[in-house]
Amino acid sequence: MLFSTSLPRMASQLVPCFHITVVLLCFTVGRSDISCRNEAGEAVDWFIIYKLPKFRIGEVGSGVEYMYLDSAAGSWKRSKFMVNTTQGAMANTLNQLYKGKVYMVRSAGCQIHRCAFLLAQVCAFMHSAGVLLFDHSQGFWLSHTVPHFPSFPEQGYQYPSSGKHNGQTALCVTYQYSQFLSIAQQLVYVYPRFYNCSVPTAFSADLPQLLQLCEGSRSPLTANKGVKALFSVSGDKFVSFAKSEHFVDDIYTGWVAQVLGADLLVQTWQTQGRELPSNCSLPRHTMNIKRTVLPPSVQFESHYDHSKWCVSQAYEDQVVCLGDLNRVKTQMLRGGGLICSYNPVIYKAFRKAVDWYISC
Ligand SMILES: *[C@@H]1O[C@H](CO)[C@@H](O)[C@H](O)[C@H]1NC(C)=O
Ligand SMILES: *[C@@H]1O[C@H](CO)[C@@H](O)[C@H](O)[C@H]1NC(C)=O
Ligand SMILES: *[C@H]1O[C@H](CO)[C@@H](O)[C@H](O)[C@H]1NC(C)=O
Repeated sequence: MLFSTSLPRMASQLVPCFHITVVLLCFTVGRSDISCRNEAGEAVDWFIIYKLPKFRIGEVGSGVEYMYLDSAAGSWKRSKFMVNTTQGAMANTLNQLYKGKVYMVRSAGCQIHRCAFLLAQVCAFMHSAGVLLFDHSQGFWLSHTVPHFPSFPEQGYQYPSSGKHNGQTALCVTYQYSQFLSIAQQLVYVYPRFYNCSVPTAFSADLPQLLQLCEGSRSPLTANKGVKALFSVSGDKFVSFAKSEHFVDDIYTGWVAQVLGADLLVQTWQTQGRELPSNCSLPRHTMNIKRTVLPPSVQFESHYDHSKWCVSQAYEDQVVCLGDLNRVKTQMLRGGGLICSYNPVIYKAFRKAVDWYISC
């Protein structure tokens, strides 16, 4: 149930479906290098993109400029590319999906006819999405907040106009094949609906959950949420929190802040009348960010920012999470998750981005 990208923001909120998870599993002969790719197209352990909103304080942008961060960059760098072109980290990464045939020729990645695709549409109140692309060696998990993205493999890289107006974030992490078992287990809680998929039998023994999700079902849950530590190819730890729709609570306050043992400053897309206020009832607090600032001094209000992330208030806790749930009442009823990192580069980038938040 995809809808016109020209719908106003309020209307789009009411449409009870959101978009796309794409999973592409690939056979490969020889060495694989399916990875997150940086602005120059080189393999990287992880990167983060912060797509700037069109309307900022004191300026109007194009809606396609973005900030880029990885461990080599060290801090936010304004990209010289636009997110809707086939240059830049996002397109470089997804082109491994779109240009599978090219990669086949180079024997570096997927053979398109031997790949399995899983594309999902998840019914919920907001858009959220992710892409998994991997073979028996390694691959990436790109989680992001862009509605109607990414496009079908046949269509090539396209950035939707529905993703231009608001701020958006994307986190890409490169994992070895073994980590995709944990990722599959986490996705069972989230329960994305794959609308275009086939899992080759070569993967079904290792990843039966993905096969089931691909077929539109899942085994009965033994818990309503789960935490798993994932390790990137370079050994950096990313902790995945995933909840099912049966855990009816605000993921930030009711769970993640308490488990991390950290007071969190939370940026999510909150809609008037449904937002959950800053909450200091439980031992660890969650406080809503209202204004963000990115270098050199790009400031924007939270209501123009569709991204979903949180950062520990205290530098000692040094944790930051990116996810797919907003602090609004309706999303307590939804499956979703967060990926958290203790990486100091990521922490500093996000902690410094907090311009104004509401204390309790
Ligand atoms: C990218 O988006 C901008 C702003 O909406 C637009 O002017 C430009 O034509 C777009 N470029 C492509 C390649 O779609
Ligand atoms: C704070 O959050 C917890 C967990 O979601 C909830 O039970 C509690 O009612 C909230 N407190 C307030 C004042 O909203
Ligand atoms: C879905 O994926 C299959 C390959 O698994 C492909 O052949 C088909 O064209 C895709 N469908 C759409 C609508 O893109």
